[in-house]
Amino acid sequence: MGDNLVRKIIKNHLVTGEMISGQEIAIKIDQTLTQDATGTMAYLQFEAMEVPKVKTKLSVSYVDHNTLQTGFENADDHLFLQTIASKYGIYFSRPGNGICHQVHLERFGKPGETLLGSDSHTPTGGGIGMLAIGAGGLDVAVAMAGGPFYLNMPKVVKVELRGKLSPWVSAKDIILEVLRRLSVKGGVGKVLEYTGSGVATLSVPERATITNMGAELGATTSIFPSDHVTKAFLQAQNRAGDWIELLPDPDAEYDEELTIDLSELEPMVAAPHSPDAVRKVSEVGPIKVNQVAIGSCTNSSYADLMTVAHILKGKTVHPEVSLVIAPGSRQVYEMLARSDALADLISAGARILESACGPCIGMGQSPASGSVSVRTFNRNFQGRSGTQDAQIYLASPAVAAATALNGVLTDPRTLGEAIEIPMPESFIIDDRMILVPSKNPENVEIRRGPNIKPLPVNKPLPDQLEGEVLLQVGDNITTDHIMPAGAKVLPLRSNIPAISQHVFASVDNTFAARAQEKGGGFIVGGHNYGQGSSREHAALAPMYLGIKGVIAKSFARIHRANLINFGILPLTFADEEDYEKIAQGDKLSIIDLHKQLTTGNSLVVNNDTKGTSFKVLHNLTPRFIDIILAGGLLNYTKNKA
Ligand code: MIC
Ligand code: SF4
Repeated sequence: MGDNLVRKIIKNHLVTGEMISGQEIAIKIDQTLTQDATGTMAYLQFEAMEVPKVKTKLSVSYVDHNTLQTGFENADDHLFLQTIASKYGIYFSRPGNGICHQVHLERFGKPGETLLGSDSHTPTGGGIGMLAIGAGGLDVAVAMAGGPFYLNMPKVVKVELRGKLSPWVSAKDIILEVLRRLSVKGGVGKVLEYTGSGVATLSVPERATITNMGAELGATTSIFPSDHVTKAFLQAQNRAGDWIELLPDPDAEYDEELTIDLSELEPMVAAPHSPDAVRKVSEVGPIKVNQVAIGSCTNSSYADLMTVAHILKGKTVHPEVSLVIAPGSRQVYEMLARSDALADLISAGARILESACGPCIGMGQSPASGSVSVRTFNRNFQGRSGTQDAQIYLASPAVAAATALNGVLTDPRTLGEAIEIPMPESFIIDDRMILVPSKNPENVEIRRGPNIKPLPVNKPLPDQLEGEVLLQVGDNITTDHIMPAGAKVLPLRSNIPAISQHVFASVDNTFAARAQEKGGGFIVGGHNYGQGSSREHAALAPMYLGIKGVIAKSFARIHRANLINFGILPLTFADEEDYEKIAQGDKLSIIDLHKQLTTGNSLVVNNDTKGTSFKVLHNLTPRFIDIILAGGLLNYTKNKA
């Protein structure tokens, strides 16, 4: 049997385990990336490991999330990140240089290598043929210290692309179609590997749009082959030497298959409030739109923004629409500026932002109350924009630009002849905003602002757990529910005591106070608990509030790993009907915990309020059990040393 692409890369990087789907494996990590909102914690954790220099082939620290400096906090964090990067051998991409995933694709991504990033959209690198995986900051810190990354061997899904996209239909519509078919939990435990004749019709940035938003499937990652299109992109980035050909074997086998005929796709949107609520633009119809936002790591490429500029050229944004544009990287921004495209955007009335995540993470540009915003981003979870009752639709740049002109959701096929933006033969290369680490690290002083508080560490797991069900929630709870982001809360990312006061604030704003008053307790959840971002704050802050365990119907991959890393038990109901038999406020207890954990997969939980008991599963490997017993990965690593 021939190997698919995923197996080939894993085989080349396998440290322990067998490549049997569902079994634990560990792989060597070649490159890491962090961003500022997860980076401060990741580097504090790395520092605690007392390794003098990163052991990866390449590690890059980006500043792209917390760029709105409404107080000293974010600026202090930037200085911390810059100095600690210089000291430990890490490249530092300065604020304004662009969104981590976009810049990494342009300047650092390498086919066939592994990339671990403390951001859930790290799979963007799959567009260039990398095995690129998102993880919590602590896992990335371990990888920087030379440790392998542990994961369950994923199932590999063959996504066969046939034919060619019709005019005005784009890569965004392909990934929206995949989301429509598979849902936000359809990718859990899987990697999507794209193949077929349609692959060659897609540029690297288009492929990256697809692998980027594959994160919304809950997939481990997504990947495209490295072919002549990849070669041309790397050549245009003046990195021809980084190219290798990487294709699946002709007789490669896959665990599952999916076929998409590109010629049958139409412009689509994801309707509020989930990336898988996908509908055709033509079906949704001309609903009134108040804001259009273009950018993010999903749709920020040169071709994306040139398409927008062409649509807007010589026209004016609708008087009732606010159009904001954040180019994904300084490279893209400069290329727009050196052509007439930036002038066309400005002249049409666009509000141009710096190259950063910006509105995608609620860092400014929150829409008006109850209004509709069409965005080229990847997530439309309720409240993420900063406005709880806003209705967010996700769409391609062409849909967004057409909508900005008309003031209503618009199918770009009504605009007439489509625009072809050829891939430039060479991009503008200027890496001066990427700082090289110091040659004299002993002379570098790490700058720590007053908002950077020491890392809280959990205690070893006691043999008996008792506590109240502090909150019971339904299916598909996102990490944006658990640990909100946005301009007000994000500056607290380096200060766990302060940020913990915002846990579950949009679901129940009495949660944090209640958790602290009761001395911690349990959370009960439905399916796909913790979907979305990689932010370990969604585990770290609940840990700080005393949360001991989460009992859910199922978990999202990264969040489950983060809970384990911070010593919180992730338990699933053996019988889902038991979810209904628990109520918020019930007192639960688990006795003989150590024995129960180490002698089988199931545990008995007593509901002391109702006088009943029920079974839960832990599904933890022996290594994870040891981590939980130690009170988290940091303690476990220290104990081992
Ligand atoms: C996101 O898109 O939700 C973020 C903000 O990039 C997060 C990381 C974070 O919360 O810092 C992610 O996707 O992992
Ligand atoms: Fe930034 Fe948004 Fe991409 Fe997250 S999804 S990395 S916030 S642009």
